[in-house]
Amino acid sequence: KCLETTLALLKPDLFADHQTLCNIEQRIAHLFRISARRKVIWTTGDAQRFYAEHQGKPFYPRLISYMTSGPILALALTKHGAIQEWREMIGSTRPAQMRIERPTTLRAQFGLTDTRNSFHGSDSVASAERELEFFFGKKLPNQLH
Ligand code: DAT
Ligand code: MG
Repeated sequence: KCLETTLALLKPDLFADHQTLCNIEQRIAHLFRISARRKVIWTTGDAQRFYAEHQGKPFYPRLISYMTSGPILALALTKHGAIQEWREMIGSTRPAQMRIERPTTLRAQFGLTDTRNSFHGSDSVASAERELEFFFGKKLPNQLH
């Protein structure tokens, strides 16, 4: 497995409860090196740029309003096989489906709806590079290793 850095997002609904947010970050820190960390509040333009690939889909307006409804915590997670491991730890897109199929995943435990699913994880090496640059600038991905 390659040493990788992936982008994790803790989405706005998680900021409703500070203790829950802290507990989740501790769980993550136990399994990954947190190489960079940044709390941001997105403008509509930020959300539209990040999720450009989904423009035109039925859920896109809901996704943009959700992601601009409060703060987001961006974490750069470094580990061998980090991209796949973080995607497995959060589970797939739909929390209700995860509560049936994979109840130990983070989306099963914290996700509210298909749109408000509490977490993001980069889906490939190329996505991770683009998304890390989006939050942390150009130099970061290579230096993180
Ligand atoms: P993922 O975040 O699991 O990689 P994605 O990239 O296909 O999923 O979509 C990005 C986000 O858009 C996803 O986290 C939540 C929202 N979304 C995707 N599909 C959806 C759907 N069918 N209904 C509602 N929201 C959806
Ligand atoms: Mg995706």
